[in-house]
Amino acid sequence: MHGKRIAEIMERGMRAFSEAEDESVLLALETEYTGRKSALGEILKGLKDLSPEEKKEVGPIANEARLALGRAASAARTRIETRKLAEDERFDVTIPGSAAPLGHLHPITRLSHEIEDIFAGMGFSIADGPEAETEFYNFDALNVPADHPARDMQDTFWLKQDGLDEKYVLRTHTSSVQVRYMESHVPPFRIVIPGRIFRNEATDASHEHTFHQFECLMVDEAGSVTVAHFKHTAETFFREFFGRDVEVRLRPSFFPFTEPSFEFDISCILCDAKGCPVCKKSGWLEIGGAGMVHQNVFTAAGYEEGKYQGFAWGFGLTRLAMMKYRIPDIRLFMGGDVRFIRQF
Ligand code: FA5
Repeated sequence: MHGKRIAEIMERGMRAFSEAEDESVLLALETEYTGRKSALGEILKGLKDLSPEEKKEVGPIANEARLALGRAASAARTRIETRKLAEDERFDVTIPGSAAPLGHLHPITRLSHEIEDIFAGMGFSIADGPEAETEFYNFDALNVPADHPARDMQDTFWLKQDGLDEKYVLRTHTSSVQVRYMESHVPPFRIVIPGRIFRNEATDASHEHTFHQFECLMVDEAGSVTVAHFKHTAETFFREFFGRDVEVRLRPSFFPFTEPSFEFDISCILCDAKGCPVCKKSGWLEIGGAGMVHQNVFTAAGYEEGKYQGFAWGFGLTRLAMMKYRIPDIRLFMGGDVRFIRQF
């Protein structure tokens, strides 16, 4: 008898839950079908008074009905709430969206691209090399043997050797890419190598420990590339880069990997050559080193001695950025202050 009654309750209840359209109806149905005082609740409560045989028969059916009605009630609740949400959310496609914050390129990266474009216009290609470099490419291949005093010209960050055969450094100049490139290329070629470099030195308004250089290397048969090519290329570059004529001066200098060697200065644009902390009151800013590639560098690259000739330079890209944007302190570029970076 109980079995039939339970089946009836189930059937009615399941239908009622599936048709419920709002929260108040649902609450009433829950009281009616699953509440403690519902017909099914009464049957469940009365189970204890039944004979063991009846209990065995009715118990599982009643419990199953309770669970099924409970599931139907929660399915109905989900359905009602989902529909309500969809109705409440009026989506106005005409409201302007909030713009996602957009980043932009770091000024050094932008200048690097600009420089690459100027050189591409002069027929140069772009080359690249690793920042963690072997002692060989950073020093030995550039005619700077281990015991040579010239090693001290650049204060070096040495990396832990940790079982490696070769010693590694954080490259101290982009010249480290010269022999790497020459090992796999035969002249004639002209390349420019922009990159980040590292020096273990104290910082001030014009000196950083981490900064950017760009190397320029042009090589051809002996006799065909001269200092005049270097000077012309450099002057053309500076005219394009600054959009006006800049005064340049070459001073005799020494680099183990070039012979002869020069120091390359430009008139300080920050103070119109009057003298400021950046140019150390001289009116000139040292921008780079340059020279004719030393034959020992060609031999380190596997070239036949005397067969080729070329010029190389390494210019301080960060120093040029200071000039171009009139930034009085080099440390701002890598300082990580986004208020500075956002201005570009
Ligand atoms: C060199 O690094 C040579 N490799 C340049 C070179 C290349 C010479 C090819 C000949 C042939 P130097 O240490 O002078 O040279 O550095 C070159 C330029 O990097 C400097 O003129 C300067 O503009 C910039 N520079 C050097 N040290 C710093 C520093 N601490 N902070 C910012 N810029 C620097």
